[in-house]
Amino acid sequence: MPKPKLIVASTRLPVTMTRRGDGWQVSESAGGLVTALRAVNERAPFTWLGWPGAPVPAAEQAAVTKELARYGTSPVFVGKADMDGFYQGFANGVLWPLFHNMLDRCHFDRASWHAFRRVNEAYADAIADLTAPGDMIWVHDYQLALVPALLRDRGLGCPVGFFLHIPFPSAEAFRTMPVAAEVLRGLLGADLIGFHAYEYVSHFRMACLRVLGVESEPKQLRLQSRSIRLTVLPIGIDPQEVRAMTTQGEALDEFSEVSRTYAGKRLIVGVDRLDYTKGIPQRLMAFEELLRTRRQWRDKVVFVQVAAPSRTGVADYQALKREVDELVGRINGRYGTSSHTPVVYINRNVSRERLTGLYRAAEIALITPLRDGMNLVALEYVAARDALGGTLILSEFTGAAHCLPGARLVNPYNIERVAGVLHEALESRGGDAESFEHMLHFVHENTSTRWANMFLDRLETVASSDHVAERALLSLRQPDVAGRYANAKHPVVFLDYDGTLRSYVIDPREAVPDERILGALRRLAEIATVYVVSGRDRATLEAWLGHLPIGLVCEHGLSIREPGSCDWQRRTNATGDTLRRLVGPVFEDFVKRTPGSSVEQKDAALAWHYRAADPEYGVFQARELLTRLEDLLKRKPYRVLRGNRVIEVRHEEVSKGFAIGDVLKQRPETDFVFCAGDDTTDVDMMSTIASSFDGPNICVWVGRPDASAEFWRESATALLGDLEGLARDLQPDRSAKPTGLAGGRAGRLTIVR
Ligand code: GDG
Repeated sequence: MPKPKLIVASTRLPVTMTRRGDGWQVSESAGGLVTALRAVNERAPFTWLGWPGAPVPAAEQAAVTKELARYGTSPVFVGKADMDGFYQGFANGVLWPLFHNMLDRCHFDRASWHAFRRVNEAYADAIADLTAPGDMIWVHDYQLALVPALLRDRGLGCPVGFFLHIPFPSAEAFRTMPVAAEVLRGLLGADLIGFHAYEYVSHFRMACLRVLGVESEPKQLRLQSRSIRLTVLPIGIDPQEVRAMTTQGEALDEFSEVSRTYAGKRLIVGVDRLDYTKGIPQRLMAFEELLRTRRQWRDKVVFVQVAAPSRTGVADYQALKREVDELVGRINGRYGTSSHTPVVYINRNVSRERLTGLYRAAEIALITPLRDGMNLVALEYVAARDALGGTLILSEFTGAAHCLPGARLVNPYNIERVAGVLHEALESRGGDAESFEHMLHFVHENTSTRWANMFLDRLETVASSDHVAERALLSLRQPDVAGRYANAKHPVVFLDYDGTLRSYVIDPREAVPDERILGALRRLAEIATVYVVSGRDRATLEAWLGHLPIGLVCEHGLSIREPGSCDWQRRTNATGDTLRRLVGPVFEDFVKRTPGSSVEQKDAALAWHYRAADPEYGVFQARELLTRLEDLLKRKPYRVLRGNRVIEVRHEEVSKGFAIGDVLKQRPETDFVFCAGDDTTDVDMMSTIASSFDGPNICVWVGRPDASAEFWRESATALLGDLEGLARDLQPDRSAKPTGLAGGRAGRLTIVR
């Protein structure tokens, strides 16, 4: 078996292919991620998957793939039009400004969104092709937001991690995007989602609640079928590499050139991509304000701003360039002299070594993005200055601000205050040594390698806490599995509905069975006795499945309709009367206090729904209600069930476990049971089979491995494949007689494979 590997997916590969004559040339690039993942190679071999940097004609794709494999990378081929829509159109035209809270810069159009989806699908396909059982997948950043769910759709059972490198915006901003729900659902396909700061987690949780109605805790978000862990893990840099760079040629040259040119002057540095999120105009205005209001610095301070060109083809970026050019001109025009230029503006790419030399020469770094996921420049400045110390003036709206308490935090929009802080920093020559020490300590502790390893450790923990190792992925092709039913004459199949036969949809009314589900159930019912065991009410089950020759169990086991019959039999005498007397007043009280909520009276249950209440307030009230119910129902024969924005109380005899226990008692000839479920109410079915059925059985948990079932399946779609497989591969021996119960269809199973 090949060794499990890690698959990393990001928009761009760490190498770029460029056309040279009639061939291709590969050049390696060294971004932050490349550094971070270098050491990861030691723990597991990994393949990096992404766009090679240019459209590659179909005829040349095989050769390019082969060439890229030499660098441990694998290409995702995307045509030019799709790449434009995906990258410029949706990723950078909508997600980038939106996630940085700049709504007026979002330009949404459907065509770009469709291209975005197609490219994410191409990534998911490429990942699925590479993946083998036991592998781990790590998807990077907002451009690939849909990939996690697309991987799940493709039935991959491997743990999927996602890291968001940019901020997550407030729910208010996020939900203005017309496809907000789709993007969230995409992300929720992951098992682990990492963010730079807790602030982003909290925004993300609120967006899940407000857009999808999904509740969560600070560290995890529970969907009905599985949990998603949320983690705060600010990225780092490689401080040793930066330190080593400071002693090398180009860095030393830059340092001495700058020190010589500006001898006797105080030096401030800013380094960014020329992006509207980085707050460069506001920063220049703050510097201008300093010169205007504190004349003493006019001929003594130089501000060097490096603005590396970025997304130069986009109108917003061209406008930003013009704005910055004008501001620089204005400041230098006003405050420059024949021997002194206050702003040195470098609008081109500067090598990393030169940047390091520049950091070393500047006693103050002015890093004031309007919004920034983390900001690596802040960390690089601290690492480069090292023992020299220095002052870092940092925007409070960066992820780095959450980790660098030694920095002087500013609101970049408050021009006067930034000017004031600059003045204070210039006054307190050399900065605060103790504050700098704190920052240096963080930068050396929180390295990029540690960041990557911690993310992967957490992803591994997610995988093992889900018992992946102990629970087997169901495969009916395995002889020991197929052997369990090979000779079965009277097989019985119990299937939960929502999340098991049909994947969850946000609005439960939309979970109508499609033709594929109906066909599978119909065919299966020809060779086995089939029951759908659901929490849904009688009317819904009848409307959706009533025409099939299968048994139905409604309201978590309250009533049963046997296969072929139209009558429902109530399983218990327990009525809702006592329950209504006991719990009714509490529910009514909560309805009054929670606008939008309502009470539903069921046959033997009472439910408080808060789907229509304010999502945040609803969750708060639900927690309080649960505490009240816990007190009220102590030592009483009732169970409280927390569903999707509903709290239900019902008699303990009403359980799926008891219901299928009754079925099995009435069918003593049953010699094989197949059972599949995916949520807490299905645990009762699995327990009943474990405790009261002696024969061979297969219990399957859908969505993830779970302690209550021996097998698991990745998704409802994957399970449906199994059910179809069963129905196709196994032939009923029609000579076997029905079991005697109305309409029972159990027959002998023979494997024809
Ligand atoms: C995203 C998030 C998050 C800059 N100018 C030049 C140059 N740089 C280098 C810097 C630094 C990198 O580019 C910029 O990193 P940032 O973190 O500041 O910003 P983004 O590129 O927007 O990165 C960000 C990051 O992802 C990681 O998660 O921190 O918040 O937006 O390394 O030194 N490099 C060279 N020439 C330049 O002129 N060679």
